[in-house]
Parts: sequence; structure tokens; C-alpha cells
Amino acid sequence: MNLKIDRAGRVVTVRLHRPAVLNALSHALMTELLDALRPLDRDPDVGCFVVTGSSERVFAAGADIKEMAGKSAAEMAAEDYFSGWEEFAAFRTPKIAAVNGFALGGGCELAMMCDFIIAGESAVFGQPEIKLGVIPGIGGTQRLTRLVGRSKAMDLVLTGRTMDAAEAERAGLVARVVPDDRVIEEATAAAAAVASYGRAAVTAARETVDRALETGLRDGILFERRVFHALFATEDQSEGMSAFLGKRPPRFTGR
Ligand code: CO8
Repeated sequence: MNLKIDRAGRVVTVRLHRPAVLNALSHALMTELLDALRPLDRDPDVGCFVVTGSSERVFAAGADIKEMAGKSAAEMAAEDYFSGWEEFAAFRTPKIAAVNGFALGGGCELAMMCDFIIAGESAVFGQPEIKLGVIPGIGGTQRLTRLVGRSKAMDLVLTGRTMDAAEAERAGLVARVVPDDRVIEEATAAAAAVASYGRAAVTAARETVDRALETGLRDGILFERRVFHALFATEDQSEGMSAFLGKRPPRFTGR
């Protein structure tokens, strides 16, 4: 097994677990992750995923270089190597990356596939693929550029240098930096908060924020307003607003 999965209430925590190779992302790890999360993604009693490494030293040091090294271009194309990660990125359950230590190459890309990143003070981010004679291949050039802008993305992708958690937060890659030993606690608390809200509103919020990266302002604002209107078809909207006005906590049911 390349993973450890724990479920507590509505939060599912996935720990990458290949310590001997710093959680390098192999095809087997990806397949296990997808097989484990696919049914959970459809489970109405699961409200958020937390993805993390298995130690304070590493989140993931990238795709498994040993696995890739000997492949030909034809083999990579025939396998559509690592296209499965887009299935992970497309899961509808919100995902929070809890990053301690190295998040390099595919590790940084995996963190960016999540909705947001909570990092420990000693976390290290980078896209060092250029040093291996390749480029980021599971979204790095695209997601990093959208998150930190062209200039910093070029700096990281062309020089292969790493950045620390403080720089990653300043650049907009990381949402919060916390002490290393608080990363899981903070991410789990954030996940529990997300999981406690109405599912339709959470899905609408994610899709609408992500739409901002893919559309012009005018279309994005219209999309947001239409989605806002549509949420008035849900019981959770009625419950959330009645609870506020009645000065009581809401009881969301996901309907
Ligand atoms: N793949 C395979 N094995 C790895 C990887 C990796 N990415 N990273 C580390 N390991 C292994 C090492 O080979 C070593 O194994 P061994 O003990 O058998 O020699 C073990 O993990 C420990 O690593 P180090 O001894 O190197 O540990 P250090 O503390 O000295 O260094 C570093 C830690 C800085 C993280 C270093 O290991 C490193 O630079 N790792 C590689 C980082 C990297 O280049 N990542 C990018 C990989 S390429 C990629 O992610 C592309 C993704 C897109 C693919 C898309 C296809 C379409």
C-alpha cells in the first residue's frame, strides 16, 4: 500500500506513504489513490478530503523518476502517462493539501490540484523538472502560472529553484502558513468546517471560484449570479438563512 486513509466524521485524510522514496508519485500510487477516493467522492457523508505526506520531512518529492526514466516517448504517449491525475483534480469533494517538507515537481502539482494549501513553516515548493531535462507535466506550467503569475512561474520553472513557505504564501500559492506541528490539525479543522456546510453551496462556491481562472469578468459575474439564484432552490439556503435570523446554529442536510 502506498497510502493510508483515515475517515473521521465527514473528513477523509489521505496520507501518501512511500517513505523510502520521499513519497515519489508512481503509477501504482496514483491508481490506489483514485480507486480509494472514487467511491468516497460520491459518498454524501464525505464532505472534504485532506491530502498530506506521511512525515514532517516530505509531502511528495515529485513523480517517480525511476519509474519514468527508461520510458520512450511512444510509451509515455500510449499510456497517456499520468493523465489519471486529472481525475483526482476533478473530484467534486473539496480537497485541502496539508504540506510539510518537500512539495517538488509532481508533489507541488498535486498540492495545486487541491482547492487550497496549508503549509508548515519548513515546507519547500518547486518545479525542478528542468534539471531532469523535462518540464512540469501534471499541470505545473498551467496551475502555477494562474496562482502566482507568469513572472514567478517562469522563475521557478526555468531555474528549477525552490521557494520556502513564506515566499509561497506571499506569491499566492499557499493559503496559510502554520507551525510544522500544526499543519494537520489546522487542515483537519478547515476540512471539518468546509464539510459542515451545505453541499450544494460548497460545490457552487468551488466551481464559481475556479470559473474566475477560466473566463472573463463579465461572464464570471453572470455565472456567479445565476448560481447564487439557483441555490435558492435548496433546503440548505432556507435553513441557513432561517437559522441566522432565528439566532440558532444551522442544520444542513445537503438537500
Ligand atoms: N522519484 C524517485 N525517487 C526519489 C524521488 C523521485 N522524485 N525523490 C527522491 N527519491 C529517492 C532518492 O532516489 C533516494 O533513494 P535512495 O535512498 O534509494 O537513493 C531517496 O528518495 C531519498 O532521497 P535523497 O537521498 O535524494 O534525499 P535528500 O534529502 O538528499 O534530497 C530531495 C531530498 C531534494 C527532495 C531530492 O530527493 C530530490 O531532489 N528529489 C527529486 C526532486 C525532483 O526532481 N522532482 C521532480 C520529479 S519529475 C516530476 O515530478 C514530473 C511530474 C510530471 C510527470 C508527468 C508526466 C506526463
